[in-house]
Amino acid sequence: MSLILVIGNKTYSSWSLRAWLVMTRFGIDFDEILIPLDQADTKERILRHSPSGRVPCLIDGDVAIWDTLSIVEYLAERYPDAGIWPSNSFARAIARSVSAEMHSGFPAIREYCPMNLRKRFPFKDWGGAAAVDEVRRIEQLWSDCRARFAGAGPFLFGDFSAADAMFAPVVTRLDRYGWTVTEASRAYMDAVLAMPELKRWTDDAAMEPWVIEAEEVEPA
Ligand SMILES: N[C@@H](CCC(=O)N[C@@H](CS)C(=O)NCC(=O)O)C(=O)O
Repeated sequence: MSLILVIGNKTYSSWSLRAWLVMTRFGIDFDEILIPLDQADTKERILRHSPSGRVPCLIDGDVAIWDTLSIVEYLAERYPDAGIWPSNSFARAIARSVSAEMHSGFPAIREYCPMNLRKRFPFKDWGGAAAVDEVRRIEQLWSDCRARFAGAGPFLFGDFSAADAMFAPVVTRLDRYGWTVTEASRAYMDAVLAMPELKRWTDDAAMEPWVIEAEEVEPA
């Protein structure tokens, strides 16, 4: 039986994008159920699949696996040869560290620059000093991972890994909200933005009819 990934709107659901990108990039076969967020029946529809009431949720037969990092770890165990995490144990440990840091951190960027794949904004003071500090930290960890582990590859650990999927929505935010970044960060962001899988997700987002006003930093 094939895996099913339950996701939210492609325009806004940054957590859904992370899991979807891992599965798509690593060629894992799955069916997709998209539940539009912020509708009257959204919660009830998500709860039919996901006990947390949140997406993404991965269904494997009778089992539901929710929360992005658990999904990634489950996939890494189910497909041990896919290379979802780096093969070197030090690199893998750091990849998990930066992924966990993303999973639990960066609240200002998340609040003031919500992922919106249908819009671009000229830079303004999004989120003040807290957001500036977070962007500085993101750039520092990108540069550290790349200097230590990337070799000639374009991603954080050379080849694409789950850590890049964890940062893909951040890449779109820094890009679309007009943040000024270092040349090295820009090169990394361009590598992520050039991924055909991310382009496919973004093209799907462009076709979506739903607008969530609360996620729009300016009127839609
Ligand atoms: N910690 C969770 C966060 C998941 C999450 O917050 N997902 C949002 C969409 S991006 C959601 O399901 N919201 C429910 C709703 O809007 O009703 C994860 O890593 O998967």
